[in-house]
Amino acid sequence: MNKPKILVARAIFPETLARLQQHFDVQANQADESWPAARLIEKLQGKVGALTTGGDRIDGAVLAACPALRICANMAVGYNNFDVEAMTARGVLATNAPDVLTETTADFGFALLMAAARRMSEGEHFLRAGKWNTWRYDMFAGVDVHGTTLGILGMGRIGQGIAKRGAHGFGMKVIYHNRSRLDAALESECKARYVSKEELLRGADHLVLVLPYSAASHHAIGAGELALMKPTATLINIARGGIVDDAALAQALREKRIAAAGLDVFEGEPRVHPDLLTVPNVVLTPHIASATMPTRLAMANLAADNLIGFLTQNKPLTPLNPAVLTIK
Ligand code: 8YV
Repeated sequence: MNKPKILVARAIFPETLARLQQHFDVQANQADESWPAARLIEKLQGKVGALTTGGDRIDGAVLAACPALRICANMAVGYNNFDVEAMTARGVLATNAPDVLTETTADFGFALLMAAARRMSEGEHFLRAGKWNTWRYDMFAGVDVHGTTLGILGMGRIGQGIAKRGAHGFGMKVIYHNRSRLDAALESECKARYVSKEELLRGADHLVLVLPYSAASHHAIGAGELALMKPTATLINIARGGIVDDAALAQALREKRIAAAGLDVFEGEPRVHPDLLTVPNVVLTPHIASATMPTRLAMANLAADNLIGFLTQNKPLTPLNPAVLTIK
């Protein structure tokens, strides 16, 4: 019997590919070419499944052009590259890769926070440029992390991971804002207090963004929000580009209206707003918060398991639109 045809849209671990090849006729992009939408559509012809990453946009136009498609399995917890409503309307299952990256991503969020607060990138650039020839009482003096107030916008699993690190490891007071309030048991586990968005902006010494991107969260942090923050505050974005107005942030950093920022995600990435590249008080990393080998392997395998589970037994592990499973 012919195996179902699937597409793996970006390079992945050879062992994950080998597992998929046991079940499917796989076309894989191991050359890791970057495909524009038209090319992706071309590659998806005749495919019933696709393993996608955050850069592969699956919207109404793609779905209309690829009628054989039944599932897209994202190798990411975020899925703003999917138009889930359009997928549901066409009976195409969407899956993401939650949980397996929670602790790794929370580690990275905390690392960015510390790097920004303690001016580690600035210090390193100074040293590498051969400028270190003396000691000064205020050389690269930053702001403290321990004992300060940690603010978290978006209190899902990764936000909770960051809260626990701050509260239990660094004696921080944790405040958070979220679409819905956590139950009392989770709040006490995270030692976190629910506040309004305004109170969060005004009260946080370090504000970490961990909310999903949507039309509602577009520019959730813009000039107005930055103006409410303390001049000594840091802002960390490990969520998605577009949640922060990068131009407004660059200006606030340049004018020292906040002390520093740590950014792993950008509007229009992999392009980075040119103004961010010229301000010194920002730590910039190329969307690598989930990037440890064990975690990336777990993410790839979860996406593969979703394809195998759904296409062989109608049992995906982490469906985003499970209504599709009952459509005959
Ligand atoms: C991915 C991420 O590396 O999981 C997410 O939502 O942002 C990252 O872990 C990226 O989206 C590529 O798929």
